[in-house]
Amino acid sequence: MNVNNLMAELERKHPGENEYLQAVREVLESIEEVYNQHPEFEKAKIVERIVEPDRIFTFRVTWVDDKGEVQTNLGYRVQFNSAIGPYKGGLRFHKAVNPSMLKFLGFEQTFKNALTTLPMGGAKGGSDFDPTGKSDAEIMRFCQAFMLELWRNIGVDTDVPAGDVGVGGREIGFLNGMYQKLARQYHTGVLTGKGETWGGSILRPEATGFGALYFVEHMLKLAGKSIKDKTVVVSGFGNVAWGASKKAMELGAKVIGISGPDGVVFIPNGMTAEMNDYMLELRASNRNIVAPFAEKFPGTTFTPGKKAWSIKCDIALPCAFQNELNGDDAAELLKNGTWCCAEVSNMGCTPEAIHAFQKAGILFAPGKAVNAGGVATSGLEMTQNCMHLSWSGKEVDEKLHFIMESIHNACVKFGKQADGHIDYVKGANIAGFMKVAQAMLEQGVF
Ligand code: 2IT
Repeated sequence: MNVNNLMAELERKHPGENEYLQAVREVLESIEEVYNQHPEFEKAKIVERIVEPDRIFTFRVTWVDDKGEVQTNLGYRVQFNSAIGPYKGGLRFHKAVNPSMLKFLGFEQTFKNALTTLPMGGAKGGSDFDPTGKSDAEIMRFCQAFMLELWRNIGVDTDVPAGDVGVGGREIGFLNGMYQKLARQYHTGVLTGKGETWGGSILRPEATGFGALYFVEHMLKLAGKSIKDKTVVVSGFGNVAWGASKKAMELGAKVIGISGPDGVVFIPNGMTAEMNDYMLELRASNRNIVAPFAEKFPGTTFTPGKKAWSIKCDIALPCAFQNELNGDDAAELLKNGTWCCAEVSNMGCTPEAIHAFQKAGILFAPGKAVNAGGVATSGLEMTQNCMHLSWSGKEVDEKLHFIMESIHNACVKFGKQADGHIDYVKGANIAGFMKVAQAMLEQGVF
């Protein structure tokens, strides 16, 4: 395999799709050496096949806003790879959603899902619908219009969507209601992230953030460190940032910063439980600004236009969006003494930032390993739905612990370098790839 030739070919097929190309390049560079030790992969052209989505659905979503005006958005579902199970992955509602973004996310999802130990293929979908400033009624009408198209392409054993940026419990509710109405199927398992009373996992809202912190705990333990009394900064204030802060606080860390598209809030004395709860309220307001947090809690300060990475901290946790931490941000964090960065968002760091962290020798782990607890808990939700039962929060949390430990072990197994250093990027990519590649190889060429 030759990474540059493969990338040139991919660029020809997907011109200008930079996020997708960036995600593929990172994986190819990680697996090149191992791949070349497997002539059977080369013979079956596994890598040429694995970088292309199985299929993509694109559809028009038309709905009526509160003023009575007709609005048209684009909707998508990228079914990326089903070698190890039915398609599984979130829906993103964000104004910047386009095919490149969803291909990158579907590609990442394929390897992430493989890491979870559960049988789930990879997918991603969503729309360029911007939830900012929309009323609940508008969100409901949009979700219903979106499902009017999507429902024929999903199903409990074919493709199971969930939430992502801009899609939480409220949206999953509207989507699920419409799915059941259209399909006349009342199985609870066609979407995950459902409410507790209608088939949801009691721990799914917390799972991405909790799982991330369990992973960080393992990473720190292996390095002889602990999170207790350390300062943590998270970016964003959505569901993922909320769960990550909550667990970081429970583990004794001090969460001193959160951010939004409008700027950063510095919390000198550390986040309290009340502040943590308020993050949910802020998100549900659909305003997409973090400034009201500082107005509500005296002693915290809002700085417009600044990123979370301007705050001096031990541990940096990107929890919002891809490429939200760039080379300059990494340099600033390193200058301020940050010694651990774990991506909780998908591809939260740019390649320049990752290289800077790796060069500095600090602890770094990529999103597909760190945030896999979210989709893993979705997988557990699917299992509960198929078994027509519900597990307690304690039972789900135990399983999540086990899964995050397994993911960490896989990263260590495949990422351990000759000098003993763990390259978590390589480890996660190789572990995920080997599983999917083996499954593809054994099932033939089609
Ligand atoms: O990026 C992700 O893993 C998610 N948005 C969750 C996907 C899922 O199916 O729970």
